[in-house]
Amino acid sequence: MDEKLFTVLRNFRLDAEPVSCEAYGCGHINGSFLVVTASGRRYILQRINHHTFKNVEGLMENITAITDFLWKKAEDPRSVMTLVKTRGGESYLYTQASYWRVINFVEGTICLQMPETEEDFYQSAIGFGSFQQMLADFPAEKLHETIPNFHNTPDRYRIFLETLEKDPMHRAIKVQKEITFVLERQEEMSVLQNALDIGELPLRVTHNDTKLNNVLLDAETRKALCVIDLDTVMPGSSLYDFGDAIRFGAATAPEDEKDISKVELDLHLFRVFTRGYVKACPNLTEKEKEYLPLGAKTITMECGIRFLTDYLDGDNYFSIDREGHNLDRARTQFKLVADMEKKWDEMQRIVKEETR
Ligand code: GN1
Ligand code: MG
Repeated sequence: MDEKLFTVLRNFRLDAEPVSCEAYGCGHINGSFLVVTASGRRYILQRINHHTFKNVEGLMENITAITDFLWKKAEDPRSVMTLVKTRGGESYLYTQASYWRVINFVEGTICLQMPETEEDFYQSAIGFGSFQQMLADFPAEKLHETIPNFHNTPDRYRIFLETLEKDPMHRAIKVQKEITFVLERQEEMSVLQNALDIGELPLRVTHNDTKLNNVLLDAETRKALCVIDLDTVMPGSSLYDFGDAIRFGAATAPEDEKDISKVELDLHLFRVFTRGYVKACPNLTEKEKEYLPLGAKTITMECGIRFLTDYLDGDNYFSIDREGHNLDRARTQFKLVADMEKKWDEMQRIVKEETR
């Protein structure tokens, strides 16, 4: 085991000596490690990416406040992500030029990259929908904005255009088709943000990163158990959460599939998620329900723009495993948007049927 990590771990109140610590999971931003102690207990150690999250103290204050709040409502202790304090009683540690935190590993759970059955996906909708519903009376003004303008799509366009203008890696020439695709949809992609700005859509406390792999399912019952990755919990729109879950979980291929002919929106999964989300979060307004399809399209497009921007910028934000990885990711998102456009009438119909 890496001695450095061992030194970091010694600063946390683990139940026993750590005996192993291995890289874990597939997040793009933070580094995660699975830790086992001498007693056999497991933990997750994370290095918080402080280039992405510039205010780590604020971020950890958010997580502490949210998990404390959820704890009061929780029936099952495994259902709330639990931070392990440092020996000094803090929620994180700064050492070796990095920020670190430790969370309890939730035993007996599964974390999926793709739904294995439609019930899995339904359960993720219940998980994220209930999360939203449980936080409906959380005092949003207490939260720090951990990444300002995180799902502000017009602002993502602005950054994209700035990066395109600079074209630091001279890659724009290779992605003319993708650039045109993005620009052609600029106006429509600001509709949600405008609706939020004028109060047509309510500002809520949202998760903002509702990929299927951010909800743990109970391995035995296969029911939604615990929502994780709370770094981006901030004031936002329920449509961000709905949209991000659809773009990731209702696609027929992984986010970085190279063969984009395999990428489509699975309308049945779209229906299944809509059903679960609306059921678990009954306080959605009529406007929010009406905009569900646009939420899916906007967040998919936005994610594609973020991947393409990072590709143009030289892959500084999302971690990559191969050359062109971010471009492959951008392409799957644009293909998914194009497929949603083809299936637009059906998406509208499904939402009407599932929300009436
Ligand atoms: C990042 O690190 P991870 O995989 O949980 C990103 C999300 C993107 C996602 C794309 C803070 O999440 O917004 O949708 O990658 N998180 C941040 O897979 O930017
Ligand atoms: Mg994650």
